[in-house]
Amino acid sequence: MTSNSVNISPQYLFHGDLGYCYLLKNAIPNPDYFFREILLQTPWRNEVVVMMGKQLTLDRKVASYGDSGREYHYSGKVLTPENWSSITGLLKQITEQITGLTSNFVVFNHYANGNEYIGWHSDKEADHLHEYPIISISLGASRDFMIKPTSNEAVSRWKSQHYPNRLTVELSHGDILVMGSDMQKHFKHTVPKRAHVTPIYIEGLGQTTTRINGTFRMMRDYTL
Ligand SMILES: O=C(O)CCC(=O)C(=O)O
Repeated sequence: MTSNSVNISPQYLFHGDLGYCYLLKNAIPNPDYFFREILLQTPWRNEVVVMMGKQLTLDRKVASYGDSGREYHYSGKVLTPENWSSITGLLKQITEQITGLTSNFVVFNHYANGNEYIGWHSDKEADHLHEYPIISISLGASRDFMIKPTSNEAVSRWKSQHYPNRLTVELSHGDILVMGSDMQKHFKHTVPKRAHVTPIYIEGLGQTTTRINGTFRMMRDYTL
């Protein structure tokens, strides 16, 4: 982290030449405000995935915001971002202040309940400038986030260092998770389905099982 960063102690899930991942608990100030405004202002669309050659519409919803000229191509689709709004611009600014990192694009995920999930994947598409870590923020209900090694190197290294096959960490309202260096090359991550999600009370909205995730990324400029 650079000298811009706010003083919250990072909890490292792992760190080394395979990449790193750390958690900043309760890092985002006034998370109820961000949850409410992003929930209500975002033009959510159902996520579409291609599985065994067939298009499948998921219940999980997505949206993106970013600098002009940026696009995100994944799973045979392209996500063209909205221009930064005042709320998403403010959240970007706050995550950058807290982590000392920069981004130019955010992908939001909306998980209404424990049936909604994101499968095992890594964020290693060519659109990313991989030297920039991904800053992942969580708002709303808590959900498990899992990581597993997938490259031969990572699998054998984790085995020899007696790491568990999978790491699970609970991501809660206001948390920031940072994934950096070669992590996307060696590991996959998921937010799996859960039979039970504990509702959270959000000021101005009431109880909800909804979780919003935002992954702030640095994307290539295709206009250059
Ligand atoms: O919801 C999360 O915490 C993870 C989201 C994610 O992996 C992604 O958007 O690529």
